[in-house]
Amino acid sequence: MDINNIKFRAEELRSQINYHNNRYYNEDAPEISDYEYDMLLRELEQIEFDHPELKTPDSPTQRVGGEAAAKFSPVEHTVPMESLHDSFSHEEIRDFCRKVSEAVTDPIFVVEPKIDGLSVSAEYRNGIFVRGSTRGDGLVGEDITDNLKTIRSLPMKLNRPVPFLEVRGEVYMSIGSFEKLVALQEEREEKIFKNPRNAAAGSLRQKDAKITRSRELDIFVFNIQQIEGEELGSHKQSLDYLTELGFTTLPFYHRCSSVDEVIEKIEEIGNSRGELSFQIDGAVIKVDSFSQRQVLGSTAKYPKWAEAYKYPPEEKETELLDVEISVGRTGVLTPTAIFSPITLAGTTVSRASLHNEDYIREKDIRIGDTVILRKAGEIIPEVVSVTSHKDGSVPFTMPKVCPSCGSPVTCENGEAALRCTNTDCPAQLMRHMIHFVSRDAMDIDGLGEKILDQLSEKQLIHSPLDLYRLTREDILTLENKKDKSSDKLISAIEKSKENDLYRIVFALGIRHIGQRAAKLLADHFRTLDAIAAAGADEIAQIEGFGEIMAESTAAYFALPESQKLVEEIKLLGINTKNLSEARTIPENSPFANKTFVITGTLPHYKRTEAAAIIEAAGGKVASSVSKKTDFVLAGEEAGSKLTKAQSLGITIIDEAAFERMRGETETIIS
Ligand code: 0OX
Repeated sequence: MDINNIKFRAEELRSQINYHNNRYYNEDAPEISDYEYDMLLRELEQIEFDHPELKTPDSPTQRVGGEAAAKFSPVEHTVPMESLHDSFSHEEIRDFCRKVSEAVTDPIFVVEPKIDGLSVSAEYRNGIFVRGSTRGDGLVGEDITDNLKTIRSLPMKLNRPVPFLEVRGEVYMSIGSFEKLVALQEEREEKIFKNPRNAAAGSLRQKDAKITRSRELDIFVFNIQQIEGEELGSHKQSLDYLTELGFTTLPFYHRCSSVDEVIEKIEEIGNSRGELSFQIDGAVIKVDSFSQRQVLGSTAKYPKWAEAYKYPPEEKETELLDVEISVGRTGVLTPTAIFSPITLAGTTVSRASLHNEDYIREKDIRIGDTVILRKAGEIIPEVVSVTSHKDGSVPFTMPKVCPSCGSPVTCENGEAALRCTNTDCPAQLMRHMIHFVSRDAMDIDGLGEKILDQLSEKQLIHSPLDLYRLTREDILTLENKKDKSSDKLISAIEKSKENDLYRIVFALGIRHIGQRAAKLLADHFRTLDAIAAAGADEIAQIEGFGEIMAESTAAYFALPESQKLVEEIKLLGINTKNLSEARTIPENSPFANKTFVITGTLPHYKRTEAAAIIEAAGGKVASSVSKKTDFVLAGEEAGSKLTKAQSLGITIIDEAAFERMRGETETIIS
């Protein structure tokens, strides 16, 4: 690769890593596995190592971990909460052990599980718990004292009144508790946590500690950060001491005197993953003796006396019992594999998407096969390969007719997907309904799949617009619906009529039109009538619109049934006008084309309100601070984003300055 391509790749990796950092640390909603994330980070580290001139001060390789969010008060860690350097091969572990053995004599190594949770600090004065904090970026974390108080396995009073003690541990959710929580979230049709780690993070970082209490969180304590009144010489001694004080320490660890033994124990822990009641994402290898740790010291980022070993994604064999075919909103038939349930990366798995017929053919997946299953990203299960076919099995073929309505299925020009040809197909209708009421579309609170199913079974709805014809008496016929809940649902449906235009455009489910495209259409044409009347060429003029999207929109509105639908929408009183005023933002608006990051609590605005003002005035709002940030709007208790902005020399403004900029914009516009 030439240097320009390498530079490009490094930039691409930085932007991907920053995006995934935000999904992981700030939104508790990762899209890729920790393993995949580690691989991205590692590739970037390698590029920066080979080409130090490409290193940038704001590179994600230069930070230790998650940024402290602004929701909680910051806590400065007197003793930094260091992170671990990751290894992915036995060679790297051998290298680590060799370096240690060169620096100190006859080291004893401890190999322990690496719990997949959240690292926290807990401080005690005279044996009483006084403060708890997250690790944050290792130097500044968040104050989560009240949340930690709800964890039963964390003692509030120690068995001895130690003058001062700060311990470090990992808060986690057991696999059993996670499965219970997911079942509850499914029943309540709430957002479902993807894995135990996210469930633990989402439960712990709650402003309302009552929510934390309602979740079953646990903690394993594994380190003494600071202590007064006791001298301890080794990891083993400190774990014994912590147990005596009343802490739950890691359930097992192994002391090893050779590197072969270290590798053997790493593998042993890896093989036991399926039997543990909690999720682990690796093993940690530490030097036992504290005096040897002191000799070894730390680099700028990691202790040299400890190393993490990350296991590759767990794979398991299971039997493929059946292939179920579901019909999506746009009529696409999706095959799903049904297995004998197995526990994989911490959760029970019994289904995995097989995507399409090509995927099945390439892997020659047949019913009755023994297959190897893996969680892509420790999140989404996938079939890796077939180990063996059952005697007498035959290749799987997709049905020729829709399993829901029996209409023929077709395969459109070159697509791998098969589609049902019947636009009134009940399965398509149900998926369409679910999309219509979803948060990003009409956002009708309290209307989930279960209620829609019942409404459809009782023949009360045949199309999304039928929702607006429901009466409270109709709702009262449903399971568990009483007066109050029926009124609530009716008023949620009614309220959705006032939604901004883009929501109904997105809710229509036009192919290739996502929420962003719907917003562009609404902003450009201002009314549903204008969108429906526009030709493909005119639509394609909108910046950000491709030809396929433009053609799909025009083709949709050209259908007589779509035109009827638009009329019906208007008759039902659903808003069909863009509610945000059409304004052309003059180039000299102080917000125009500027990127803002909002952090901390603003005295008079919610962060979402401030973001809407910035966007309406032509600016952009980003979630993390980088060199590209023009302004950081900082409120009270702003955390590490503010520190980072200061270090990068970015202009920091407070609410008063923001209001002055807003005033200036109003003057220019009016
Ligand atoms: C874990 C875990 C995390 C102590 C100093 C550097 C890292 N997730 O289970 N961290 C550590 O050690 C710290 N040990 C662990 N077992």
